[in-house]
Amino acid sequence: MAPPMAAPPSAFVTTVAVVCGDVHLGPWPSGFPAFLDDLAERPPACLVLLGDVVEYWIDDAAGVAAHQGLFTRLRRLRERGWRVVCVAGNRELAAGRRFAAAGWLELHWPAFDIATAAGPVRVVHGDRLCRDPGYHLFAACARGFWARALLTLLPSPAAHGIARLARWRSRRKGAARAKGGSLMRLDPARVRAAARGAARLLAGHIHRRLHTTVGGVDLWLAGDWPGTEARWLEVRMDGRVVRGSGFGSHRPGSS
Ligand SMILES: [Mn+2]
Repeated sequence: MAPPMAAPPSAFVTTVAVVCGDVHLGPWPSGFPAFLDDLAERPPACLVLLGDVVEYWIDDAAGVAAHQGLFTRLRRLRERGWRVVCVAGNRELAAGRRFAAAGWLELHWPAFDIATAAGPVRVVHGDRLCRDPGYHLFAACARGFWARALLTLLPSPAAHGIARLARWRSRRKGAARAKGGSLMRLDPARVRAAARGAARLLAGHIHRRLHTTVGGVDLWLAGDWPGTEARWLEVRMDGRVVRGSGFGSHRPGSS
């Protein structure tokens, strides 16, 4: 007699990575803390934060203090066997040693590859996939040595003030852009270049949740975290990508 069939593993057991984008943690309610609490109860995998986790980041003690809730939860995931990766977004241009040390996380840029049976599934923030020459020049300068050095020389309140002002200006610009249809800014040549050698590409930045093909590339946009909603993607062992559901949502978190 054939042995009884083992129950099929729940889909999450075959998940190699959970990918979240554009959480934009700040002084407002977010579903992200509750989501991380729920994740800690799941079988360990790799958590990939694809950038813009926080509204803005200055790599100093005040930055770490402002996000203790986030870092405590990321460290707990590490203790439970999770690997935690952050692909720096445009809000983490200044992220460095303190950011990585506070969350016990690996900081990657511009991409992180998740190994699957179908080949690497590549995660990028998404800012580099868009047509925006002015921004690319700004980002290149901001990532440079002199801009970082200048920020570390400023008194902490001044550095945080400048970052908040830049965010405020960018939000106004972003609102105007969103009306013009941000998907139109995706550049097929940039998408193809970013996905070279990968089975598919996962990105954020545009704050839309979408599965599409751009320049022949299978592209998944993770979406943002409006209010206390939770939006994430799960990458399975076989290379498939699915939208996450079923936990972490509708519970206002404390950070
Ligand atoms: Mn962004």
